Amino acid sequence: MSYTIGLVGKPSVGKSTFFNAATMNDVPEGAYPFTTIDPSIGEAYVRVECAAPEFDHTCTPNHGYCAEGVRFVPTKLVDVAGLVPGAHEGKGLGNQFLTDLNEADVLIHVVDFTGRTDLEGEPTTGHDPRDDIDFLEAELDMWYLDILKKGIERYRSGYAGEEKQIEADLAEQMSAFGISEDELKQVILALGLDLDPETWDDDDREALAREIRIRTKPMVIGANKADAEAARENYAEITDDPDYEHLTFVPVSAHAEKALKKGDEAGVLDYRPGDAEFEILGELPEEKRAGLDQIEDFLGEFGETGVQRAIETALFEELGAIAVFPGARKPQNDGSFLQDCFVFPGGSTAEEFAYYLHTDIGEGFLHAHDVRSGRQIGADTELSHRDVIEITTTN
Ligand SMILES: Nc1nc2c(ncn2[C@@H]2O[C@H](COP(=O)(O)OP(=O)(O)O)[C@@H](O)[C@H]2O)c(=O)[nH]1
Ligand SMILES: [Mg+2]
Repeated sequence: MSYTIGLVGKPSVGKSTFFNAATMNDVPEGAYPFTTIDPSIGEAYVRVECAAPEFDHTCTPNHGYCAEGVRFVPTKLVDVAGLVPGAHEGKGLGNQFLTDLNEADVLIHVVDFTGRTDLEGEPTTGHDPRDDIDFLEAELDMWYLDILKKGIERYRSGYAGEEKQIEADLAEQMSAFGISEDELKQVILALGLDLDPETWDDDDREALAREIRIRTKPMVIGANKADAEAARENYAEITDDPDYEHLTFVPVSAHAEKALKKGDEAGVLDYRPGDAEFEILGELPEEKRAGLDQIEDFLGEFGETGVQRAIETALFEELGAIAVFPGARKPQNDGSFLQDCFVFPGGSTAEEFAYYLHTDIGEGFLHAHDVRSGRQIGADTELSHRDVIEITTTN
């Protein structure tokens, strides 16, 4: 298991640019709507401070890479095309859109904060980015509502004689969202609703769909094109708007991240993704230099381009995931050390971690050690972010 992050947004907001910057894959992009026909799947990374230096050894990652003490741990990123009005009914690329959304554990809603693209992704001026946020939330809510209604139908068509439970039918209908019967029951009751769907009106059903959506599809707003002045003004205004307090915003310049990564790849500059600075190597033409000066100003103001931060906020803050290193104090005989770093749900116990590594390890779980302190920990001990854990099994 690993997490899937879905990049969503109307056309021309910079999804492909963000995706390419994060994965350095080459998918078509351009200032025209619908250039991304197929959803693109790629490997992006979350940064985790490597534990190896604490043990005076060098890590040998199996996946991703390590750059000067920072592990870049892979995570799946999907460029989800097809957000158009009516996408929840399968309009446009709606069906593919919904399939991709289903698979995403968390979303990054890429929004053009300059206000220079309208709802269809066509050039305009003065568009309010809040409309885009409302539009996506409404589209998601309608999709959830459709599924909720099917769950209610399922409940109604159940045999009258049998003990019927609405939360069971809803959990079944919403299995793709990974919400349990217990959680559903809690949500229904928390909204002050009865456990009998026949007592719900339209508003109740909508409120319920929205609440389930918020819980099962957490979201970060990637406030993109923040390199433009107009975007900064909108950013200041919207992050100050109490109606949008429920959302997490990350200012992003996908453009800047891509330029820096390309420069690094070409050997023109030295840049580690997500860093606050970069170094220019050698001479550059005046025009390139000017572009980099602008990026430097942006980094000075925002601390980073925001691509890495949006991804990490999605996994570590919105989903509450943690990264844990399975390992020992010393390298193995072949020199390998801290080869793995896994990202999984926060609150997981040592035993759950063992199962996560392998069923055999879970089944044979005897005890675990916190490698840093050397202390033995029990099966029920909850792990923390960046723990280094050694597991002892019976086999
Ligand atoms: N100023 C600025 N323009 C950007 C940024 N990211 C993307 N763009 C531009 O926005 C347009 C649409 O980008 P694209 O990635 O194709 O958007 P998509 O349709 O959402 O996949 C292109 O002209 C990009 O160069 C950014 O961070 N800043
Ligand atoms: Mg695109």
